[in-house]
Amino acid sequence: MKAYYYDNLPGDQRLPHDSGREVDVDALLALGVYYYNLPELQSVNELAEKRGYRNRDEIKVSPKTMGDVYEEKVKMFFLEHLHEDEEIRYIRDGRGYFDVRSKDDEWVRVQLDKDDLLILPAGIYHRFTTDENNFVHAMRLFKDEPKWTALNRNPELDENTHRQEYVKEFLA
Ligand code: KMT
Ligand code: NI
Repeated sequence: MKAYYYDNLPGDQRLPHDSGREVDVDALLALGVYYYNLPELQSVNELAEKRGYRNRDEIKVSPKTMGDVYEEKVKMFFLEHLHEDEEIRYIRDGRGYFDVRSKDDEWVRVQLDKDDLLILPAGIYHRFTTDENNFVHAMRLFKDEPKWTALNRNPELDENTHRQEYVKEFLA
């Protein structure tokens, strides 16, 4: 794992876009974002159990597994959005970037590699992309039924109760 401010320069979303300004684990925690490196699947199972997660699936995001829709999917994952539930992602292989909004509404890029697990709190604005290798194998964990409704950012969404609770707890 490595986290840094996104450089906001033009260029493919899959490039590193590393501004050189590092962000540490404590700063992520202050946003409600938890990071773990868990080489043993058993530790993931325990974490899931502890937080009441009952479902999971695995997704391979790559042109090989998705064919023609790959480029479309990758663009969709990169639209700024939030979920009304906490989101847990565990990287089994490859690499992915999760961008999360900082307190000042800047993008912080979190680079995740094999065995990295990230917990994003409900209501945080974020987006996802593969890197230049165009391959990530990730486990998605769900509390109940698989529910990945993504609400794309717009001014009205700022009034959403889950968003407001997030703002009150972490950004106020
Ligand atoms: C999300 O919420 O953006 C995703 O789940 C991205 C795909 S999982 C690596
Ligand atoms: Ni998401």
